[in-house]
Amino acid sequence: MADIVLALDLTDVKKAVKIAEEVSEYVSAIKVNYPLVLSAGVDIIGKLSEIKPVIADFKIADIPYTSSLIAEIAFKNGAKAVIVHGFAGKETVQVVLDVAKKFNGEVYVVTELTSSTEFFKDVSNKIARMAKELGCHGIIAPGNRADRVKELRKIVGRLKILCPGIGVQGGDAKAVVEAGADAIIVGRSIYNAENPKKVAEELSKLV
Ligand code: O7E
Repeated sequence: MADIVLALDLTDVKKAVKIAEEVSEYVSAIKVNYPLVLSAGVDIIGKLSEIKPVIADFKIADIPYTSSLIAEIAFKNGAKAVIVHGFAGKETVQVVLDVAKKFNGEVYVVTELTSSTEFFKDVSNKIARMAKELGCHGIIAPGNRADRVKELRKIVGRLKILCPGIGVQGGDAKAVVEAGADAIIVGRSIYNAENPKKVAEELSKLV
């Protein structure tokens, strides 16, 4: 059985909170990305944390010092986890892990994007290996490429694999869970649906 992470990429704050409340019984966490945080302010992390644990998807990809500040802000505001880009290198990932440790938080590393393999294909497996060696909590893998999820599972062993790219981006929830995903990350298919709760419930039965 896999979890569902709600990707709440809305800019209408009221609507975002309403949908989070509506689907909360079917999701294990809420992923907050720039569209919502830049619209609502960083306080939205704490507000949504009252509903479900929040993954702060700031795709941290800066020099270690700046990355540590970003991670610190996310955790201070109540995030349970942050997402860091593996291509930024092991010094950056390590610094984010060090900050996470202080807050008892988690770190997930992006291996490759669902939208492009152009550059990632050469580094994705290497990033996954690094995530494992550094002791990160998990990786983000492309849910629209189940074959890659299967491959990445072999590399990361028991690390968690969270997969976006389900639904609108073409990924199939069941196939990706069979390939080794621990959770699917779903946004538009839920929050743009006429009945978000029903879609979340159906997805939860599927995975
Ligand atoms: O396509 P949707 O609407 O279901 O939303 C997918 C969400 O996952 C969205 O927040 C997007 O930013 C994120 N995502 C991808 O779509 N593809 C990726 O490769 C990686 C992510 C993601 O969450 O990365 C975390 C850094």
